[in-house]
Amino acid sequence: MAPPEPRPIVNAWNEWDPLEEIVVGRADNANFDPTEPGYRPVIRGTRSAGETFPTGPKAAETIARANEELDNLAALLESLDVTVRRPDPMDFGKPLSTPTFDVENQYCSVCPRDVVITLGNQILEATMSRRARFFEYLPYRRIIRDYWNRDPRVSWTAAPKPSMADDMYRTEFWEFSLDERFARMHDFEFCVTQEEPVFDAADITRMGRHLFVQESMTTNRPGIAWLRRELEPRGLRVHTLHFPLDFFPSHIDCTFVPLRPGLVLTNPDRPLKEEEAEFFAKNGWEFLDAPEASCSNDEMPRHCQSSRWLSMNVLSVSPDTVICEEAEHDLHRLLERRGFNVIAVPFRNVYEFGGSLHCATWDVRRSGDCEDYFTNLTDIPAGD
Ligand code: ABU
Repeated sequence: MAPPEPRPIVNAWNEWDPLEEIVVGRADNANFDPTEPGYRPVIRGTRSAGETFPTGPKAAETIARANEELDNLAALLESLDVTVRRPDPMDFGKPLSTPTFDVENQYCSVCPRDVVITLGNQILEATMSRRARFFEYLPYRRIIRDYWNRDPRVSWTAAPKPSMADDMYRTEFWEFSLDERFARMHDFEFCVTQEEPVFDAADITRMGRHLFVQESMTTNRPGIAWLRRELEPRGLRVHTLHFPLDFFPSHIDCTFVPLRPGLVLTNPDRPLKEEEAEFFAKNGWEFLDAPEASCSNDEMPRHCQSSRWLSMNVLSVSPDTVICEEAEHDLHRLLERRGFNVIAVPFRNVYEFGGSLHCATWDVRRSGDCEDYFTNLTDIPAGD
């Protein structure tokens, strides 16, 4: 009998199978996020009211501190026999002037997770949703071309780029008070309109044949429809998720983080909509609430735009081993009680670049095949 074909060099069906190859971001040439119609960065902390958010390049020491932690993560993964690749340098200080928008500078290549995702043997580049991130796929293109050249089974798809013109954004979104936001949450209308398909890759989480996509500030309904039309003919199922108490939803990986078949780490401040939660329960999945993060939102780095829930932005290297930020002791204990090995690494200096361990990586290959972990589809919400 012929030996079984090795899996494609690009192969990842979920968030937990044993990790074999990964891309770890890099902070070189990072700039502050510019203010734009789809984004309003603010300085953190109660004492900073009225201060203007900086523009242009981040300080060399800030970049060096983040790079030290990113390099340390890369070295740790290599010590676990994982092949690690890094993005190419890019000048993020360059302003953009396109036929449909201008922006004063670009951002960084710390968070590949936001830009690109592996779905089985397919590499999918997201549309992105912010002007400063329009060209953020470029630092990964040499790596992508290499996979594509080396294995004819690798498929490479770039989602249609949106115009990012003014009318793609609802700028009044940023002016809503919290009460107004709460009242409007059932509409799930955020800063992007529903005209053009828009999604960031980090709004998708993979559980075998089933993909779950959060409707958010960075992913709209046409974006999810595009994913469904593109991926369902390939045998995947695309479901939409909603977290009605998250007033600024952006990227699902600080909200809903699958750890192994049947177990999702959930955010106690952002419960999943009830009907959608039932679908998981009916299929035997358990939700495990993350413990409080080790610091408050105000104690996060001053220029960080993410929430304290970066605490739960963990990277699984197998169904029983998880890399976590070193200060998150309560999370370590919770996961250890559930039978996980926890590897703790310092990552606080990466936070102001938009993410933690999951955001700062793009898993290219995990062993394992496409499994169906949801065989009871009877209670799936209508339209999904
Ligand atoms: N980039 C992930 C941020 C998610 C959050 O702030 O909760």
